[in-house]
Amino acid sequence: MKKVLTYGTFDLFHIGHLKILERAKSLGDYLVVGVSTDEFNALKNKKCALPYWQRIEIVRAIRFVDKAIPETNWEQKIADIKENGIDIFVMGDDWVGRFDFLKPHCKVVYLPRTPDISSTGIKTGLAADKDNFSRADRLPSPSFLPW
Ligand code: C2G
Repeated sequence: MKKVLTYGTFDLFHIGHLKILERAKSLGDYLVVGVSTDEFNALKNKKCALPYWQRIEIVRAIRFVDKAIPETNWEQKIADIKENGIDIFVMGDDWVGRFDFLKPHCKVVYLPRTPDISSTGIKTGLAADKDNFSRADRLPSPSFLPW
């Protein structure tokens, strides 16, 4: 059995998250996913819309995922690789090179990110819509319109 490992925040789960998990699983038979805890995200200066318990429950429900574990620090990856008998470590290529130190322990693969989608983009996009909508709400309705 070939075992694969990846990590992420997986906030506001979207198609980019799904595709990396699908592609990671396709490289082996068993996929372990480390989900960043809220405390670890604070260390990454990453603010999440959803709390850890929701993010890991969603990841656990993804059919490509066989096991989900908490990611609490930067240093746990080698231990996770050993404890889970990992053969391949996978991350999106926004991380290219950052985890090459794992190469003595397993194969390291960086996969192309899915373009034009991110949790941050979803959040800022909604905020922009909200502003536009509220601005439209405030505009007086043009009285010359027949409706
Ligand atoms: N991803 C992707 N395409 C996107 C967005 C994300 O392929 N459009 C990938 C990222 O490259 C990453 C995974 O999805 O491999 C999870 O992304 P995030 O939830 O943003 O994870 P991140 O905050 O980068 O945490 O120790 C590693 C860190 O925990 C990674």
